[in-house]
Amino acid sequence: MTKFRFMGMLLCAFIINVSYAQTKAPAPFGPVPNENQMRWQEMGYYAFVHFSLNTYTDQSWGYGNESVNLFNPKDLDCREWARICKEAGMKGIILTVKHHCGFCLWPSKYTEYSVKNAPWKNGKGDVVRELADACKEYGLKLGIYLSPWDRNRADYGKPEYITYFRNQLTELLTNYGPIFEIWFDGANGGSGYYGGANETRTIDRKTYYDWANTYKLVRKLQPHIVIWNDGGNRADLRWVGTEGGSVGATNWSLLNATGDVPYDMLHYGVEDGNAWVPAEVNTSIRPEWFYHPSEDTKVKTVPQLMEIYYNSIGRNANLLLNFPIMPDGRINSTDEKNALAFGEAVKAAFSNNLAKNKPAMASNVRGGSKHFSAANVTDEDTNTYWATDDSVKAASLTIDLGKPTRFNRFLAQEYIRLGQRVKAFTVEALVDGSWKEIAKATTIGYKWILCFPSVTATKLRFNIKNSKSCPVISNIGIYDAPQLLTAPSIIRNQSGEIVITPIDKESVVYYTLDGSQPIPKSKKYTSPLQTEGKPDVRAIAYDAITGKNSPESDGKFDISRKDWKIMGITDEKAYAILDGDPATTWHQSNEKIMPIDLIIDLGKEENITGFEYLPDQGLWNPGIIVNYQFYVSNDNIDWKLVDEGEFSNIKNNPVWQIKKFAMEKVRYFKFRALSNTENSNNTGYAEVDVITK
Ligand code: FUL
Repeated sequence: MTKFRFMGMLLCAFIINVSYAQTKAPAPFGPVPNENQMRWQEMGYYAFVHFSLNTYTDQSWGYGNESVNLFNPKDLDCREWARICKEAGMKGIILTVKHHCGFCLWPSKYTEYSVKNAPWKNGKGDVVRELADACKEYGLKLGIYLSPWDRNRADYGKPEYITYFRNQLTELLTNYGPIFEIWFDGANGGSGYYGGANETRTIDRKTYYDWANTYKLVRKLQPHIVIWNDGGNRADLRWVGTEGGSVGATNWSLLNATGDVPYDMLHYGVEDGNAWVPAEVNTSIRPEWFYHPSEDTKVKTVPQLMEIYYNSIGRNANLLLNFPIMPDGRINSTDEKNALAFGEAVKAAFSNNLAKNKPAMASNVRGGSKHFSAANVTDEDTNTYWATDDSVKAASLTIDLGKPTRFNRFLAQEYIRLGQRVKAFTVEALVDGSWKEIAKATTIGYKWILCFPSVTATKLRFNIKNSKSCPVISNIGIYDAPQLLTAPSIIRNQSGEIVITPIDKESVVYYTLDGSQPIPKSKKYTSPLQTEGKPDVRAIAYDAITGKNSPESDGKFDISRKDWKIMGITDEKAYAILDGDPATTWHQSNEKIMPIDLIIDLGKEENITGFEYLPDQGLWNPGIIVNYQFYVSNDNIDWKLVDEGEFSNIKNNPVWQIKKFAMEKVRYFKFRALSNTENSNNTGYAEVDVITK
């Protein structure tokens, strides 16, 4: 054998080897999901149900001393909850079996504070059992929310409580069949009844629950479960840092396995994190988690829910949407109607994938192998994928739609079993023979959806600009989603002017001022409307081309704030708290220390029966008041205390806080901040108002 022949043979062997190596599947890159996380991720959308003694007391957080006798739903029907969730397209239900007040919805043998001592079904009822049966019947999975914080227990804060907590976990995880997810809420310690002690108890969040051993127990009893925990104790899923219904516009399914998780990490994930901890967006269909009759007109509308969908499922997260159960044990009919219509809207948007089975070409295909070809992204099989050679970290894939086709949504999925890789991508459309960029984003993960104005094109090009390792894409979808008209926003500024703004600037607004239903024959809104008294404004946005209109928005306003004066403050910016706009805020001087007062002169005597406070809606140091006192006066000298207490759960859910008291005829009020969520003196307000109704 000549030297050249030998070298030639070696070269051939090398080439064969290289191409063989290239057609092997890419190696996983970085952390990857385990089977439980994968199964969970594929669920996409499921329900939260908040039901407890709070349902009967109009509270957000029970104190732990509420009587078990309150729990007597006349018409409780878990089959109804399951039917609604199923019809809305959800895959499971997570029930608050024990909220912070400690009341148990199952007859736990470890406490007397449960349904077994309630009048409901003469103490023979078990809500967890009824829901487990209903879920089974409707093909839904069951999840459990068990609050670690227990404001009822005398032993909360002591080691004995951990035994109690684990005993309850054991009951729940052995007696009710498979549990897909367990939720360990992060609200921990604080004031409470604690068996009659009525005191404040603090615990060390990092050590008290000994999570490592609790997780071991959970996994032993339910090997297929996923654990949610928003604290520093890394579990399987992470909170996204807000209950408002969105995760970051960049969303890595990674965190570091140890260390604290500030807001940024929760909201955006950690690009180089060493643990797979995907995001779950939890939000309620109403402002609050538990049922409050005052929120019957504040149920999220289909466009609002669609926005949440795009900001959660469309951003590599799962969506956990809450239904507050009413005192009779039912889901409110508006909540049902909106949830079902939301399910229909999702179907309408995503039922027709215009990319399905369309020819696809890529700038690079791994080893030139069919196994990793571009066609795998249009076969609607998420187990097949397009991959490039290992050295390729930027690549394009073009889908030929065959004819001019209108679309406004783009969906991409990575094959995350091999890790989350893509860091930046763009989408282009071939319009009248030239390429036009229509959208761009950063991460993809399990699923990413982009919305853009409708475009009519013959081809679509997906450009991966940067990837941690060779991209691995399992699916691409192109859709023409029907337009959704969003209810316009209504505000009343301090001078009494009503300002109505449609979300879609092209739509026309019709309104009424007397609480009657607006229709396209009502008055057309053209400029701000001067009003006196207590107008009940209703408005719709209307699309003249399709003849469709948005859901109605409702702005019920109390007395005009025209003559109000903020006392003792020279900063003109303070009037942002009376301008009706939730987006503008004012903070007290940072030299003040608690208690910090806001004194307002109403201009004349008014009969007030309560007040409303909307905290700063910003993300950074909003200075949200937690404990407060409310005083009234007729001369700004002698003050009478008419209300005091806490705004429960205001940190996670900074919505309007409404407090009522017996009527007082007064000219001045003093809203005193006693503490805030940051344990500092920072005191902020978006809006403050009174109730005279
Ligand atoms: C929060 C709780 O404090 C709320 O009451 C609610 O249960 C929500 C889902 O989690 O942290």
